[in-house]
Amino acid sequence: MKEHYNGGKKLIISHIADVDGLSSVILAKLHYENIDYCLVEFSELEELLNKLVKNDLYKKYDEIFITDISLRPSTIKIIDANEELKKRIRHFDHHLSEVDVMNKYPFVNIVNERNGRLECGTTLFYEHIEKDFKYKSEYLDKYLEAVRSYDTKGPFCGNKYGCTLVMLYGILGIDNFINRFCNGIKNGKDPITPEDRELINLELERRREYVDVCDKNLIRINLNGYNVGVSISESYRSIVGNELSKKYKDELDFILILNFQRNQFSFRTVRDDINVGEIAKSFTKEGGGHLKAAGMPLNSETLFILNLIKEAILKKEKKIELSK
Ligand SMILES: [Mn+2]
Repeated sequence: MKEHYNGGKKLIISHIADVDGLSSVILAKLHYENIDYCLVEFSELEELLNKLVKNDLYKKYDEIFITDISLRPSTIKIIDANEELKKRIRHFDHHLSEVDVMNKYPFVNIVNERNGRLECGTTLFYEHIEKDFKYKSEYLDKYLEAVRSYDTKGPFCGNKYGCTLVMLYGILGIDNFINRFCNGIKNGKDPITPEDRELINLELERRREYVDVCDKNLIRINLNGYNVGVSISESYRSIVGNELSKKYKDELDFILILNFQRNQFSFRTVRDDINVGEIAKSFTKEGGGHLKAAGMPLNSETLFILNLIKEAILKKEKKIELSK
């Protein structure tokens, strides 16, 4: 969790893990003069809301935006029970959950698709501020489309600029990324420099090597009847997951990436017969996502998967021993 409090009258809470989550914060920072912001994993939202409620901190805000984060039933309960909090919340999300049930709450706003176009957290939030947004430009349109395209269709979306943004997020880190693209959008000009391009090219090479290592170390487990490839890795989860799912699509139902730094599992698949969003949700109420990309935290409900991984490693070691 990353929190920035500057005494603003508005607060935006967004998803820490990707460019879509960061981009709502970038737009909000540009649109509102002084805005506080928190970046969280889905599983951290409740903790943050509890903190805001406990100290009456939320009362200093006239609006609290929650972008690119789906609300769990228990989180909805916290909000729904508090009239003062409820009227401050504005929610902009595109993750598929029980949309019909959820959207009955006036403060919940999930839009996955509109007029045949898949939406993302950033485009939904932008719609909200678009009328008075001061920094409209051709560059802004290109940026928004790049974020939307990558976030809804993944690394094979065909939007080169979207892929570049995701690479730069990995290179620059959160604060630099936010600052850089705040300036870019403000000036209506692409802020990516020739030096960045160099770094991106180096990073592309490194990424190819990284995916090769993940491939070599892929651990096969059977998880509730699914054939799963597990990668214990911390970078490029979408590329690792998608590349390996594509390579092993006849053998493996999906790729599960275990990231100990984020305490998080990510699911990726290229298969049309697998819905990893549903599968993630079946393990823990904190899991969820889309058809082909999903996530869940490492918690008491998902910890058993570590045992399956351990057994698979031991089995592999034994096989190597025997073949010596
Ligand atoms: Mn998103």
